Amino acid sequence: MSLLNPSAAGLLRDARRIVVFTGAGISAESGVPTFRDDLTGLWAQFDAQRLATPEAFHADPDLVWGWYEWRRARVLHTEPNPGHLAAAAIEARVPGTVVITQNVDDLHERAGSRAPVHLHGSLFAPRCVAEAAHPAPVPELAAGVGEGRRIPPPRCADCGWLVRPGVVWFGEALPEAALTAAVDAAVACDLLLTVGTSGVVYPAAEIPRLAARSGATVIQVNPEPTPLDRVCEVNLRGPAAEILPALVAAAWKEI
Ligand code: BJW
Repeated sequence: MSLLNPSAAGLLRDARRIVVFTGAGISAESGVPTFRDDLTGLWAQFDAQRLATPEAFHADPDLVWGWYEWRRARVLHTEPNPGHLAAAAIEARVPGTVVITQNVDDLHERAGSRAPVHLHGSLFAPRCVAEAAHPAPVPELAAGVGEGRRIPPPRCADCGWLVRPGVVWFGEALPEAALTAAVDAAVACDLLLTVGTSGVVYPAAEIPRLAARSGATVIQVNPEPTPLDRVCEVNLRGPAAEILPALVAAAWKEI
């Protein structure tokens, strides 16, 4: 491996409390588009940042539900990549590791991470739009879901309101337990790896900054510069599916 900074492997090897903080970039090489990529195909006329809002759902529930069902179908047809596997390998090596993800896919779980903290919810946890305490069953995927179709959301079995995706939209509060767990882990860690996030969506983007302010070393894995560059001791430029496994291998001399 040609790590840009060989000290990164030593920092990883010596850390006792690690946070692996991930964004859409870690799933990119599994074939899940990043959030700020342009949408493709029939969805290309829409802007993800406009669809991921309560206002969009209220204005056109079939459109927004159909978009999330299309994304769920895509995720179901993907597999974890070596980046997800490397995150799980760090967790297996270092018991004090917490994986915190902004992603709504389940690729960390499928890679073997025990209990990733999902700051922005999940594609697999639909719930009532009126009553957050009413979870809804994950529906069968409708035929043709991959074709950019509008799909009417199901109705809540408890109160009859519409079911919505169990994700966190702009302007909504993050799940309290997840945010608390993330903040606690960031304050307590000695190393935070920030992987594949643009670092522009708050309060999640505060997590690496909080870790740095609390004395942790922050290492970033991203092919592009981000606003987090400034808080990172080491910036490893490249795709997560290459850099993370190489970093793990170098830390524990498996190559
Ligand atoms: C690779 C790669 C490879 C590519 N390998 N890397 C403070 C300042 C300014 C604004 C705010 C603020 N505080 C709050 C706000 C408002 C707002 C916000 O942050 N807006 C900004 C955009 C300006 N935040 C909110 O509204 C939040 N709520 C809130 O604050 O509520 C307050 C409240 C309190 C109490 C009561 C009520 C309200 C909620 C934010 C929710 C975000 N939700 C989304 C959608 C989730 C559902 C869905 O998926 O549809 O979460 S938005 C979207 O962005 C998604 C992502 O998780 C999130 C972060 O994106 P991410 O993961 O970083 O992806 P990208 O695409 O941006 O970047 C990918 C990166 O990967 C790039 O850097 C690439 O280079 C890299 N990459 N290939 C490694 N192979």
